Amino acid sequence: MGDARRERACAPAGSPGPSRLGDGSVFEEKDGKVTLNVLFALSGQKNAGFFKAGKIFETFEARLLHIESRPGRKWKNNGPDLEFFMRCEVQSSDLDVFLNTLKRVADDVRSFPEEKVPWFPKQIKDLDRCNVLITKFDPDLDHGHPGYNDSEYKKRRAAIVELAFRYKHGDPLPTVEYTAEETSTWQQVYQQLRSVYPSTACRQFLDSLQQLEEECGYGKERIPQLRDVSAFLKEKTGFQLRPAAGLLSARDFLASLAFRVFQCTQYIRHPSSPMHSPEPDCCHELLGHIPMLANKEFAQFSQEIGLASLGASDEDIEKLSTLYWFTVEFGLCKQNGAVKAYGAGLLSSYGELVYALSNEPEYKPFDPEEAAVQPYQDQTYQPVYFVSESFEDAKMKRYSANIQRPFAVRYDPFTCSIEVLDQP
Ligand code: HBI
Ligand code: NLE
Ligand code: FE
Repeated sequence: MGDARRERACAPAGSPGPSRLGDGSVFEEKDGKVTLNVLFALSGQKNAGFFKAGKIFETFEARLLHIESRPGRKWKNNGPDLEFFMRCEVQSSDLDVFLNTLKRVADDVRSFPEEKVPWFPKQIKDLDRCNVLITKFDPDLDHGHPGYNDSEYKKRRAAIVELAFRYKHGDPLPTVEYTAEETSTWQQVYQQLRSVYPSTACRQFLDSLQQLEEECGYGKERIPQLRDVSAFLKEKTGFQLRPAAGLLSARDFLASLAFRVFQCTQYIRHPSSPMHSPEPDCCHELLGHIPMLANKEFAQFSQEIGLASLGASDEDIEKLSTLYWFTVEFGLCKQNGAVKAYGAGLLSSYGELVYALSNEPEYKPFDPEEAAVQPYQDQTYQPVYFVSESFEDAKMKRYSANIQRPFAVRYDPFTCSIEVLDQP
């Protein structure tokens, strides 16, 4: 529960369909039935309201497709209301009566048609709502996490994560006073990786890293602050950072790229495993991603993936994020006859960087169609990497352009907003 996306659902303006409600909203009809989303509130008194509402669904033979509940915003004598979100299918001829009957037992009844196009941010400040977290690597929940039994680590991490939860677009980026232990983890990570970058990283990465060292205080001594890094990036490619509380859903993560915003975690990996972490942390963001985002072509390419993801179907998001995985995260490319890394997940993990460039893993020539459906490994090193003929070839405008949507999008850099262009 707690998925704010439910609240965002709204009727697409002027969508066609024969079932029109009193309030003017229009529902698509199929075989005499309509699928609709209903939100309503019930006061908690003796739970009677819930069963009364249920009876109405029964009477109208509504086929339930989904149900969620959460504490509502209104406070009654005996506590908060409960709010319900239901998706159901009803006879289109019953629609008006069904909703009116529901209004007799429930408060704040709101209904809207099944969304055809998933919600997506249109303005940069809408990114405040792009914060759906994937908790599979959370140290509180994942038994395999190296910090699972370290309550100090978890407490510290929760405090840093709280900064991201509270952040709103336009706020100054939070700074973190890193502890001596955290700085020492960074130091190990930095030193180990720095020593192998010259022979393993692509040229574009090395160029940017040098600039970060000269102009942005990168080095082993201290963990760079997001605020400084964001200002640096903004000057180089217009990218800016915002704090993220952890691994985000692919949809929300990719959406921010459309605005040239990169969501960054601020906590650091557990000191017991400096050379590899299955989840993003500040080493991954600052060492893996930031140098690449300071490169003009790469920034452009990242924004293109982001734009392609807006309003895309779940299947297309899955493909785009898999493609992202094998390029932005784990991509290899040929430079002067040698294979080099440009993927952030490689450039932030000494263990995997060395392994990826050994002769252990399998290499495949990069092909976006193939990479988009290749199963991947997110717990440990990849068994397969895709190698592009050149850094430029890793770009995949061609693929992104194939994502089918009933509209096109354009980014307006002056207003930092997305224009939606309807296609005939
Ligand atoms: N979330 N915070 C964060 N950082 C990432 O690098 C990241 C993410 N969510 C998904 C993701 N990366 C990708 O691997 C794709 O699923 C898009
Ligand atoms: N394995 C990477 C690292 O250790 O830095 C992080 C990958 C995040 C997708
Ligand atoms: Fe990443």
